[in-house]
Amino acid sequence: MVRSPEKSDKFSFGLWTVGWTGTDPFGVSTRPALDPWEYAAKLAEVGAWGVTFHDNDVYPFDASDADRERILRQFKDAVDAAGLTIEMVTTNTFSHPVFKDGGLTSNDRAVRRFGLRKILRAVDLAAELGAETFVMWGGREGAEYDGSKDLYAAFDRYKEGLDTVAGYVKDKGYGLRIALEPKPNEPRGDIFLPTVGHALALIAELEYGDIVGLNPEVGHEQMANLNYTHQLAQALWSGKLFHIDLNGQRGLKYDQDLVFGHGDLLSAFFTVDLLENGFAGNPDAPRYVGPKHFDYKPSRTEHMEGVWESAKACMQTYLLLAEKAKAFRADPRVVEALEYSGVTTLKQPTLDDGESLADFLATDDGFNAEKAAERDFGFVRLNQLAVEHLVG
Ligand code: GLT
Ligand code: MN
Ligand code: MN
Repeated sequence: MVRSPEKSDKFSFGLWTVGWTGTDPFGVSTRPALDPWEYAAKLAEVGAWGVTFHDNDVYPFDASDADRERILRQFKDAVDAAGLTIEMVTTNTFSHPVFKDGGLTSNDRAVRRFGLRKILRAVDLAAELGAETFVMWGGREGAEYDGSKDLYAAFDRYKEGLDTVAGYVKDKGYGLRIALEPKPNEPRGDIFLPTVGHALALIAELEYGDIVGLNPEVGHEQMANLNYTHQLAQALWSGKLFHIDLNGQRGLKYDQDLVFGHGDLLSAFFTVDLLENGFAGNPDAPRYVGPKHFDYKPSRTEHMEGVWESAKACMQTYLLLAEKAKAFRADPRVVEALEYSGVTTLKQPTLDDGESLADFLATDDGFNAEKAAERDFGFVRLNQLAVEHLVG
């Protein structure tokens, strides 16, 4: 048995995750919706440290200012009473029909101006509640038909929107960082910023990109047939891994949002290994120290009890994998296999310190391609050791 989750694990959940009532394109709710404050106590009880939400997970899209204040106060009181931390806040610019063609990149300028105001208001709220991260998932920023967008202008408008939000955060002196969440498709046929790499490329073009990073989700990268651990690694390498969305996905299909580990378990193992142990052989490399945030959907086959069981399952899977990953790294056979595989030598620069290109080109290393090609890397043995630790 693995230990119970503790506050120091920094496990957090979106209100929209445990709060999902089971509606999908083919069916109505299978569970009742609780009030936002009812989720807080229960999340704390199952061992969560934090909670996150969209503006409209807490108060309705059309709430009056008075209602908004009242509902937020009631929610905040419940969060405080439960001892939870609000670590991230985000905006819903995808549910209301007004956002059917996007918030920041809609062809309708009036909608873009409305969307931007809605986002800025949520930024104020995030700062007021002491959140550290402001996620931006542009689920409706995209298209179904290639001719329906001026694609050049779409990137200009995305940049304009992000720079406006980031500039506002800076102007106000808020201690917030913005985390973009890529996704290749669903709900749009094609979403802009489909992967971590695309988001990194856009961030590099921003004026205020220093406070803009990433919130990669397991399933979203896997829907693009990508390796989630590699995406986390490149985001870390770029100094841009601001937040994570952990869940499970089984192959190239609709966004399943399964419990963490209920998709590709071996991939989840190496994800947790990276998060817990850092880069093998590179102890000085950047580490992710933020919340372990779960963005999953309790299957619509489950009653309320199953909602809480599935939340516990996300945390338990993480803790089990963390234990296994520690044992894997401590195993002398793994240490030896890493040496054999050359994993620990990759950090050595290819050129000597101070070696000029002229010297380099003039130097004969006595390299023999045929001899070097004979080398065995032993990657299969290394991976089997991981499997042994995982299921042994
Ligand atoms: C939506 C989406 C998630 C995002 C949320 C943040 S909303 O549920 O499916 O992946 O993280 O906007
Ligand atoms: Mn998802
Ligand atoms: Mn997500």
